[in-house]
Amino acid sequence: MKALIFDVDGTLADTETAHLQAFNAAFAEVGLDWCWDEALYTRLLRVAGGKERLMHYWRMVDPEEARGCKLRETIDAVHAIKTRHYAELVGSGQLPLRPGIARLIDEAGRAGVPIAIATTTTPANLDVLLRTPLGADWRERFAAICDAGTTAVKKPAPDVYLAVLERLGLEAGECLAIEDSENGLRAAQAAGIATLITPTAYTGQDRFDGALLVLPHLGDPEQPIAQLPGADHRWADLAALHAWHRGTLFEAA
Ligand code: XBP
Ligand code: MG
Repeated sequence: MKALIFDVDGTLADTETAHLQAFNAAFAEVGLDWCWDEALYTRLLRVAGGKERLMHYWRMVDPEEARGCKLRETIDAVHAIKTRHYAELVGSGQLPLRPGIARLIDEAGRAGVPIAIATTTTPANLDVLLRTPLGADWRERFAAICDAGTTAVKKPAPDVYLAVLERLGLEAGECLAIEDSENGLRAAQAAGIATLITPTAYTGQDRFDGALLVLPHLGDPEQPIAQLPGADHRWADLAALHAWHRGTLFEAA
């Protein structure tokens, strides 16, 4: 295992409630009478990417109107407003990283293990989320950052992971992906990358067949994990990730 590749939404931080609130604020701002609740949004998350999600919903509730020639421009405009609302909600720095993320990023930095980002989210969302917990120079910590601006096709297509591998100059078998969703798992798997899953409330019902391991979160000394296969600690440190990636901890467990 020569590099770690992190998904963003749901993996680095539990962002989807902020995304949901930002969508609803955008709908209100443009005078749409749409209001998504958590149950509906959980289903809509099956469609990766905010613009794709909007288009899917529009086609579902008003297929006639969604056939209009200005569909794409309208989606882009509503999504830009949503992105502004997301920045206002998240940019204040109130949304913490999930347990173990900051620790693992620091550990990888000390060990010289490159880390990367493979996400379907809008590029601007990364800075508003990460500049508070990781510092204004957070980009310098990542050897590769691939997002919605990198590839045309979003997860579950493997494109964003393939772009990361190319930028890292590594083979799929030399990397470990950390994801929270079935779409993310399918994207990483299709690129040939072993994947550790840490679901959220939004993705807990997803199917994770073929994942290397599913954990509630990465854990920390302050937030230990009750059941960790074969590891010395009650949190996922770099040594445990290396061993899971090799398959040796499963043999020992
Ligand atoms: C999660 C997503 C994202 C966000 C919304 O992707 O599907 O699209 O829900 O972000 P990942 P945008 O976990 O791969 O980051 O509205 O900017 O698309
Ligand atoms: Mg995700």
